[in-house]
This record gives sequence, structure tokens and C-alpha cells, in this order.
Amino acid sequence: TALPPAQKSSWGSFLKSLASFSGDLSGLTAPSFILAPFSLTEFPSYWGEPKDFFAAIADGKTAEERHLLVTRWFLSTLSGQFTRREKETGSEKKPFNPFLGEQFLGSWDNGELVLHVEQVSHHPPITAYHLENKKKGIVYEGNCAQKTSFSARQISVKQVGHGLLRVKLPSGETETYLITLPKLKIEGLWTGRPYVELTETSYIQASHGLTSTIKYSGAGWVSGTSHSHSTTVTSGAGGPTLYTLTGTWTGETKYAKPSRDGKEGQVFFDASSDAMRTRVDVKPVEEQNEFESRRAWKAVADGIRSGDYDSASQAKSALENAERQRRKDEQARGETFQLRLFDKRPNDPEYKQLAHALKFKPEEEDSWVLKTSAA
Ligand code: CLR
Repeated sequence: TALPPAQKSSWGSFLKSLASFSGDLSGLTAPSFILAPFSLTEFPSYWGEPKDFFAAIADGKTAEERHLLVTRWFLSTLSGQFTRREKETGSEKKPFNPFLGEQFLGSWDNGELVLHVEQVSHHPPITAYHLENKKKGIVYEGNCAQKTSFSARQISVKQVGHGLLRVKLPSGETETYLITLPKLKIEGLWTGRPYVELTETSYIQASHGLTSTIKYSGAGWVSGTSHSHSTTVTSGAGGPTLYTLTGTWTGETKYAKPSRDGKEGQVFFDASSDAMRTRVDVKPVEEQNEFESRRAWKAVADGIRSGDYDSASQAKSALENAERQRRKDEQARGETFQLRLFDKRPNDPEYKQLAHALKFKPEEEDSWVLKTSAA
């Protein structure tokens, strides 16, 4: 697990720079071996990877069944979101900081499930996404930003943002689920192999009143096992418990006590098989539009993959300078940048209403909605 000697000193000075760092991590210069060859706009694809669990939400016959299915889908996305880079490359990596208006477009199953992503703000960096299974009548739309702080031995990342999942019922009614996002810690910094652990609590609040409360814990905590969670489904925040689900979000989760219908001990789902998560399909770079992530960042990504960090950093500077120039030109013309895929919905009333049911005051209250012209 030790770092190669050549990387030790650059990692050491990186850690030193971290200690005095404040602000968002996008502004941080990381040593080249810790750079990921892709952008943060690709991350919303993790929401779509357990595509069959996503589609299955619409098959729930009652509000309670659908609530459990939404909870299962949410939990099943976590291992992709938070352990994929570590699993594949041995450590967490630093993705590109997206440029304003950057897009990531993808799909699964020949367009049955479609993903739109756009970087809707650069300062602070905010990413908006829309994931839709038309046939099933399910849309998951959200946004995310990160606030980071550094203390003692780890980086703490607060995810700012939320998602709203909407299911169109056969009756024509729409059921909505507010998804809040967990906090994360980046550990393993001192050994040069950063990895993510989730902490504290996130929620799923449904318009029909049920609430999932997901409590995260890691190796140093009560359970002693990394990537653990203990989830309760209650009728309303703080109401009587209908189901308890415990286990790890990278492995098995079981119904625990108390749970309805004699389900205690039964397996809720198993995240350990990679087969349950399907990678997103993305058009070849040659067919992408100029704002699409993999096309815009190609030279940088190629440089990182081949270990040619000089050309990667040249390409990165060129892209960033061009972006800065674009903003200056807009300003000179008295224009402001117009989003291409999403519209901002300030003070989203639907979001505020569901957040209110959770009795928590969100840090942000805006949503971004996919333009009808883009859908
Ligand atoms: C982005 C939104 C996704 C979930 C997710 C997973 C991992 C997070 C990432 C988000 C944001 C960027 C992140 C990353 C882990 C490490 C990386 C915090 C929240 C930072 C920028 C890398 C810092 C460099 C270290 C390796 C030292 O849905």
C-alpha cells in the first residue's frame, strides 16, 4: 500500500497544502498520479447504473411497496458512487472540475433510460441531472455541489443539493420522493490511498408521508464494519417504525427488527455483485457535440491515461483559458451565459414542502428542471 518513492514527496507537499486549504476542492492542485481521467459531470450516471431497480419502482403496488423500492434503488447506487474509483484503481481520484455548460449525455438499454447532465454553475460548481425511464414513468432530477473542509487527518465533504424522484401512477397522479445526500469523509490520506466513507444521515421523504432515515457508519464506529448503514422506514419523520434495514451498502442489507410482515432476517438486497450495475452508454467522441464532457476533455484525459502529464496540463490550461475568455466576451457584450439543457427553478416550492416534512432547513432551495426542448 506504500507510495512509490518518486510520489512520496509530491504527496507530502500536497498534504501540507491541504492543511492550509479552504474553499472547494475544485481549486486544489493535486499530484498527477491522483488525477482521474474524467469529469465530475459523469458522476450522475451512478444513479442510473442499477437500472433494473430504478425501473422496478413503478411496479410497486402500494405506496409502501414503492417506498421500499425507492429505498432499495437509492442504497444500490452508493457502492458505484463512492467506491468505484478506489475499487478499480486502488484509490479515490480527483475528477476534472467541469466548465460552465459542460454536458454529459448517456443512456441504457437503447434509450429506455436516458441521462442528461449539465454543469449549471461554475462558481460554486453545481451539477444538474435528469434521469428518465419514459416507459415506466419515472424521473429522477437533482443537483449537487460540494462543500469541503479539512481537519486533522481527513477531508470532510458536505454534499449540497437534493434530488426529486417522481413516479407517475396508473391513476395519473404523481408521487414524489425527496432524496437528500450523505456527507462523506476522505480517509487514507496519510497512506497516499484516499478512499471515501459516508457519515451521518440522509433521508428519503415521500409525498405520501413515509420517511427513510439512513444512518451511515464506518470501520471506526459502533458496528466496526466499513460502509455500514442502518435504515428505518417510518410513517413520517419520527413516527412509528415499519421496517428496519441493516447491513453494508457495498454488500448485503437485511430486514432487521422491527420489520412488518415477518420479514426480519430476509435479504433486502445485495450490492456486492457488479452485474447489478450497468455502465452508461455514451456516443463515441466523434459524434458528440462540442459541450459534451468526453469530447471537450479528450486531450486532457488522453494525457492522464498515457502518463503524459505535461500535455494533460497544457490541454487543461488551454480549456480553462478559453472558458475564461468566453465569460469575458459575454460580459463585454452585456450578456450572461444561458444554460442549454436546464432551467433554474429558484426556491422550488415542491422541494421546500418535502424538506419541511423532514423538519430540516436546507442550505439551498433551488432546483434545475430539464427544458422540454431537451427532453
Ligand atoms: C460527486 C457526486 C456523486 C457522488 C460523489 C462521489 C465521490 C466524490 C464526488 C461526489 C465529489 C468529488 C470528490 C469525490 C470523492 C473525491 C473527490 C469529493 C460527491 C475530491 C474532489 C477529490 C479530492 C482529491 C483527493 C483524492 C485528495 O453523486
